[in-house]
Amino acid sequence: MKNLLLLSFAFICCSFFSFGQTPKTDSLYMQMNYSKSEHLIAMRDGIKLYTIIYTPKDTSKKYPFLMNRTCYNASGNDNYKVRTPSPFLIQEGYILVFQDVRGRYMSEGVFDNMRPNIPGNNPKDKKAIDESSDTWDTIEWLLKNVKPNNGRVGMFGISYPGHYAAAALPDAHPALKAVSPQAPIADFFFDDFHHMGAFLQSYTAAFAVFGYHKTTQTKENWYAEAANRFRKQKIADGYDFHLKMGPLKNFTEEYHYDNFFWNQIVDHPNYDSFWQERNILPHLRNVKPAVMTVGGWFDAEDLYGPLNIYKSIERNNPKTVNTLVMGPWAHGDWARERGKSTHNHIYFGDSIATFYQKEIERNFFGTHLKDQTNKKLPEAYIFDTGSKKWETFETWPPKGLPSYTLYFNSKGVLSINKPASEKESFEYTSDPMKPVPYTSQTEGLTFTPRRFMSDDQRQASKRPDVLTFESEPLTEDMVFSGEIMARLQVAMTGTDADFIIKLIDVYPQDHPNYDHNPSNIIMGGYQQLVRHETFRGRFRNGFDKPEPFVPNEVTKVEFPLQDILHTFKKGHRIMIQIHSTWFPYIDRNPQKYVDNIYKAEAADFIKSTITISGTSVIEIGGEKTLLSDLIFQK
Ligand code: PG9
Repeated sequence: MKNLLLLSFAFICCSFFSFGQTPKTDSLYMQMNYSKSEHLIAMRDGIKLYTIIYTPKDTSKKYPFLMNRTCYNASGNDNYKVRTPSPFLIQEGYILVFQDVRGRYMSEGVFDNMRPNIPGNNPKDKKAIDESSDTWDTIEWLLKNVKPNNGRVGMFGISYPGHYAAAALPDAHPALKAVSPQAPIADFFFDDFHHMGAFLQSYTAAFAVFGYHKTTQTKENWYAEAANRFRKQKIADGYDFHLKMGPLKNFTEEYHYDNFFWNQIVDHPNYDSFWQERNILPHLRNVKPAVMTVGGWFDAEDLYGPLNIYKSIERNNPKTVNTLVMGPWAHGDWARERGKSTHNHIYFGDSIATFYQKEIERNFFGTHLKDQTNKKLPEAYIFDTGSKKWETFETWPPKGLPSYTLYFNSKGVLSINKPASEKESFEYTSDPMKPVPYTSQTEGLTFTPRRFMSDDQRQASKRPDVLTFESEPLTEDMVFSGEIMARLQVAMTGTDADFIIKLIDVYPQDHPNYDHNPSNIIMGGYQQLVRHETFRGRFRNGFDKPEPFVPNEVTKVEFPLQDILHTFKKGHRIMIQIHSTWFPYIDRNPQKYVDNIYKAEAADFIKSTITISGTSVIEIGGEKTLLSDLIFQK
């Protein structure tokens, strides 16, 4: 009898939730403590949005709402896209709300990718519809129809749902008190599908998700056969597959000819009004709710979004509670506790996701939705990916930390804060038929390259089409923090080129292997990718103004890399790599200027000899770089 009791107690505990894991909303704990209801909520223009509500059964208290608006099927499984709240939030007690956004799954209306924000919010204006107005109307309905509630609403979401959380901020409903955009999309020309004008080709599989209007109200028809035309292939090596596919136009002809989102990308190769009006950043003014933006340093999909949503709010709303959390995570990994927190081959510590959920996220919502003012969050809660410790700062980028300039010397020597004595130039021949692989591992038909952002670069540094510069072993720890700028002087025999810059942490030869090292890779001499950026050179004078290069004419090309916080430890070396292909993560630049690379022919792809002048530099840290002007479209 005693064993039976123990066994049933253990079963109940396990089905509660394992802390840190994303619980299933149908878990025993949820069934015991929450009751579920489903609604079609009418917006100001009459369109009804499908909404699921989990209400705590204990009606003796008044709870706040916690809402997640999603394009990934609110009634679907609790994958991180729908993102049920952490077990710590569920245990605290909230009225949980999950809603299909307009035109998705069980909601009525027509879907629009990154629906442009319309300034203002007049509930009587049935034409001015955007994500902010749909959120406003939903909140109005919740406050009136779901009782008891304490009159306050919070929002959260990861990735596209993170965008919907950010899109609720302009002219927000007064009851919206706390918003956490997590890995939010800010602008599809800089998030997910593009990096500084170059196209993320290995992402091609993602088009199935948004490229087809739903045919009926049921999710079964949602993935039309067309949507799976590309995804269903069994591809072992994405590099070979994409190379054999040839120019991007072949993808249009063979797979995506009826995909409206793919055709939007093909028809708008430059940063024109189509993309500019979908950029949420200029609308983040008059932000009243408290905001906690969350991102992962190794997020291959949305790193631009969290960093620049935080910076835009900080710049336009200096009095708003505005927090940034950046951890050692790939896309959405803070929602999934795996115990040993690793990214690809690198081990960062134990239960980092649980620490975030328990000490940071629970505290943010508790403070602003339940008056649990147990402790004030710092402005920036940032994980140092080199020292592997959390740091807190009054602002981001941090003030008072050193900035550095890296110089390129002969024999591949990288000097720090010491200009190169001789002003020589460095050249390589870039061949789009033999592009530099973006990963040392074979990635199949990858939906998103999740592992490469801390990957080993030893295979690249051996290539003749990769310029590699490496410092002497450091005599002391060096903290690289904040924004990075590449200021290049280049020349080429072709008339267009991409520039990939990589900042790399080179481990000493005697570095021990990690205990938890699933791939048993040798860590001595490991060349860890810390930060990368790809810049499509045609956009050097503006992303809406592509220009060819004049062959053999020295030309300035300057662009920002995303922020970092990384301590390069004593005994390690700092490495910079420069090259012009990175495949199939980035589509190949023909290197002969054509108006639209998505329509380039095979014959347009040519070899080009590229020269990087010794006067080029990489600047790390510092107060302000082109990045802010780029973001604010100065
Ligand atoms: N931002 C991610 C994504 C966008 C578009 C297509 C596929 C993925 C995300 O929502 O996960």
